[in-house]
This record gives sequence, structure tokens and C-alpha cells, in this order.
Amino acid sequence: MRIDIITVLPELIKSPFEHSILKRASEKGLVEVNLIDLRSYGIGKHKQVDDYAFGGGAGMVMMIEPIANCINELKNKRTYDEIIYMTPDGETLNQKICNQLSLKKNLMVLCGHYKGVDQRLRDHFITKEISIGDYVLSGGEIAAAAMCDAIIRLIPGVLNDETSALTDSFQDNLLAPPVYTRPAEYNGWGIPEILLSGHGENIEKWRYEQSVERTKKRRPDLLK
Ligand code: 6GU
Repeated sequence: MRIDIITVLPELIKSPFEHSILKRASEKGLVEVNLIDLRSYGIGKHKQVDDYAFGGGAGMVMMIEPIANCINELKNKRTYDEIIYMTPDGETLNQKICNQLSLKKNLMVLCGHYKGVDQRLRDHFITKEISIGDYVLSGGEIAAAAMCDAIIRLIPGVLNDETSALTDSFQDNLLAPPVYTRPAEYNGWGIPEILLSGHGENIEKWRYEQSVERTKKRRPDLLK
């Protein structure tokens, strides 16, 4: 998979892709993440990328030209499965969307800033608008990083058996069960006896029940 991320702050979003699982995914050649500095498409001597909103009001709007030039240049090189705009008024990201996006070949991600981008970009270039939850971030970069992390770890071959996505919360609309590691007793606090039983089948059953219990209590909406 190739992911091209258009941003005015490439430095802000760089680090998450240089560590741990995402780093290993690109080292293995399973994903290539490219950060494109929108500033280099800016207009004039000052490489302007934003301007005042028509009709007035506080806050700048990201201009159509730099972004359109950038998107067109990328589109001339390859076909994109989705051109995603990160915005708090987009569709709320969930595991199902991540699963779908993890099967794509080429993704383009546009990070918004200020009061957002000129609506005409959304009307004519963007194929998908994504939010990562009902709260407002200063820009789309951290949201893009979160979304890309969630997608990349689902690409076949990225996770090994130990880190398998199959037992993640949400993968089957259930939250993950509680987990424990050594020591079996700390400060008088023990662990569920069954986990020491060595009986694989019973342990799986217990974990499933715990998942269902936890989901009922914390996220009953997932069970509907
Ligand atoms: Cl995608 N962008 C911004 N600026 N804020 C957000 C968001 C995105 N998702 C949730 N809040």
C-alpha cells in the first residue's frame, strides 16, 4: 500500500511512522508513507496556502489552487482508491472503515487546518471525509496519523502471531478481555484461576465471556 499525506506540517506527522509496528511495516515493504509539504505548492513569494473566508468571519481557509495542483500532480502519477479529507465533520472512523481501507492500494490523505479547505476541493476532489471522533483537533495531522496507524496494522503481514489483530477490541464488535502477566500475585492481588489451569478451551471460553461482559457494561451500543 502507498499512502500520500498532504500537510502543511510534515514534521508533525513524521514520527509515528518511524517507530515500532509502522516502522517495521515500511521496512518490510508492506507500506510506503509519503509526506508531501503543501507549502511547496503555495502561491507567490510567500508560498501562501490560506486566505480570508469570503463573507467574512474569523479564521483562514485553505486555498483551492495549492491543494488542487498538489492533488492533480499526484493523480497524474497513479490512480488513487480514495482521496480522504481529515475533518471533524466527516464520517466517524471505526474498525470496519479501517478494514476496508487496509485492502486498498493507493490512498491520498489531505490534512485540514484553520477553518478547513475551500468547499470546492471537497466537492470535486475528495472521495471520503473522515473524523476520528466528536472533538476538535488543531489540525488533521494527528487524526491522519491515528487513522493510518489503524489501517497499516491491518495490512496482511504487518502483524505477527503475537500482535495479531484478530483478538483486538472491535474486530468482532467486542471489546478485548482483561489480560495478566507475571507475577501471578502482587500485593495480595491474584489473577483469575482459570488462566493458570492450562486448559486452552476453557480459557478461550472465559475470555469470550469476559469480552461479552465488558462490552455489555462499557459499550452496549456495539452489541446492537
Ligand atoms: Cl479529522 N480533524 C480535526 N481538526 N479535528 C478532528 C478530527 C479531524 N477528527 C476529530 N477531531
